[in-house]
Amino acid sequence: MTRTLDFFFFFAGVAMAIGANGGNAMRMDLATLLRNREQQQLEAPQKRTDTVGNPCPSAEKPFPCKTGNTCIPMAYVCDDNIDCLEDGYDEEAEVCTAAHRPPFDEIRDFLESEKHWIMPMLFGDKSQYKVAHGLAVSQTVDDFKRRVGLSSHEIANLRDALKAVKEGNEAELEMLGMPHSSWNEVSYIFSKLIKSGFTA
Ligand SMILES: [Ca+2]
Repeated sequence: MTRTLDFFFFFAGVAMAIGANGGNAMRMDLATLLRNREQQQLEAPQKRTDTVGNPCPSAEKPFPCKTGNTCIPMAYVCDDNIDCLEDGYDEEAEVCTAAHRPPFDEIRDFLESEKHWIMPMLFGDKSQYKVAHGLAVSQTVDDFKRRVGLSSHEIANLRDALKAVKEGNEAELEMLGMPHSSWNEVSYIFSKLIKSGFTA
């Protein structure tokens, strides 16, 4: 399951990048796809070795359905019509959550730059990969807590941090360990999460 989820959050990232930045971002994210695939193959070599390599190399139809060999255009993902006829993958809730979230790579880069305070304080020092994935696909904070395996204390801090961003309360985040210089970046990413329904 993780592997197919990795596919869609990546492609959701591509969709958003295309919308925001045009073709350059798409090329950049395709390079990221290849890196992600290498990591997926290392992490789950027992799964679906039949699709090593890009299953949907066509730029017109880059999104792979979960089963079969169907590829569909990004415009058909989360458009309220089932286009992956065998599995309905293009309209699954988690796919559509990811489609509205910051791209996985953007979240992971953010976690890396803030790791000294944000990982121990909000994310229990879980792996940045796991946390970024959880933030990209979890519909709610409770869903995220279960998926990543966080303690009630960590989740309480995360809820406080989300609330602080919502209220523009920079001092509250500094009490959680955020450096003063990080406010703009934290506010930017958390606001995107909140807007897509990931609320305290
Ligand atoms: Ca669709």
